[in-house]
Amino acid sequence: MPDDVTAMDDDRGRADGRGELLAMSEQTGQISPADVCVLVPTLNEAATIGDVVTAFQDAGYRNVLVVDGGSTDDTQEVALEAGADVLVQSGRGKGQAVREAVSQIDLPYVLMLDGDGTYDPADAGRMLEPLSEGYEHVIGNRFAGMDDDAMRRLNSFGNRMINRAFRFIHGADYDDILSGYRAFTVDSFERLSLDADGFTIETELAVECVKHGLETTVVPVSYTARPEDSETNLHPIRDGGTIILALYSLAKTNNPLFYFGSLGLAGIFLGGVVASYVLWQWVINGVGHEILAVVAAAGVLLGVQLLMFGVLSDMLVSLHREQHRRLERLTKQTRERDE
Ligand SMILES: Nc1nc2c(ncn2[C@@H]2O[C@H](COP(=O)(O)OP(=O)(O)OP(=O)(O)O)[C@@H](O)[C@H]2O)c(=O)[nH]1
Ligand SMILES: [Mg+2]
Repeated sequence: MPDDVTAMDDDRGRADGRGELLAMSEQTGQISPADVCVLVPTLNEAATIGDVVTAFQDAGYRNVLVVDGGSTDDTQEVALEAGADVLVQSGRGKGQAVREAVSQIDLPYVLMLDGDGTYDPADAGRMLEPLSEGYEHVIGNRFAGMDDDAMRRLNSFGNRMINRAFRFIHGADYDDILSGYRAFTVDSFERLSLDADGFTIETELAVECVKHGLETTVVPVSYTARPEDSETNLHPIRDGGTIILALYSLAKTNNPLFYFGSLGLAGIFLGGVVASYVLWQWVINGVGHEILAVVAAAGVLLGVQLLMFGVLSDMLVSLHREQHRRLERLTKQTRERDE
């Protein structure tokens, strides 16, 4: 747990069944709840955070860390009251909160979820199980068990589009990349280069998992609607747009052929349209458009160059990935030999 968090009285709100759970996990080789930090980013979630923390405490997860973005309601007090540790983030946005919190966690595993009561603490075991099998990052797929009214139609449509775009651009199928229910090892999180501040953190996590070849898996979780008295922090249009832009700009180092190639194809297409117009004017009306002809040629040339650049960058990335994998394998072997 972080040193500078507001620690609670050790015995308050602790679960009775913890001993049983720990013993069970030792027998089955599952992850022990004592090794897990339940991380909950919050911003004005007083209506729900108490129940979320209590549910985890009751299930034996003693280390619940609420990282708060300076809530103006009673979120911090309610979380403390329920037995969580509370860390007030130094910056702004969910992404910054998660990065800051994980950097201070000294347990090996993190189970992260929203504080709005939309995820089910009963899914915790299912989320953590793959980590005991060697996976490094687990995504809870909300679409597998979603209540009919849990997500507005616009959000649901946007989510599906974003997942499709992710599959196409980044070449992996994680079903629900924007899910806030994640389980991961702190070690793997530290290997990722994350710098998202706001709601693009989930997108960045998914892209970085592909980029760094993390062992990632998806498990079904249930997802319910926010209670009526709790308010969303999400702006579907603005945040959706930012996420799509993030998906695209993260392709620069993960799929440069798509990043530069799409720009190149756009240049070739626009140049081609202008060139067709110039040719048509010349053939049909006998009018020459020298300036437009130069613009068309420049567009096509620039497009072809960008496309070539994309192909070369793609080769560089493939080679880099190969070297990276080799290095990871070597590090692992050295570590295993040392142990
Ligand atoms: N620490 C911190 N937490 C935040 C911030 N913004 C949002 N959160 C929390 O991040 C979690 C996800 O935010 P939500 O508003 O639920 O976003 P969402 O789940 O995509 O949208 P909903 O459909 O409204 O649930 C919630 O627990 C929020 O309280 C922030 O700036 N700082
Ligand atoms: Mg939510």
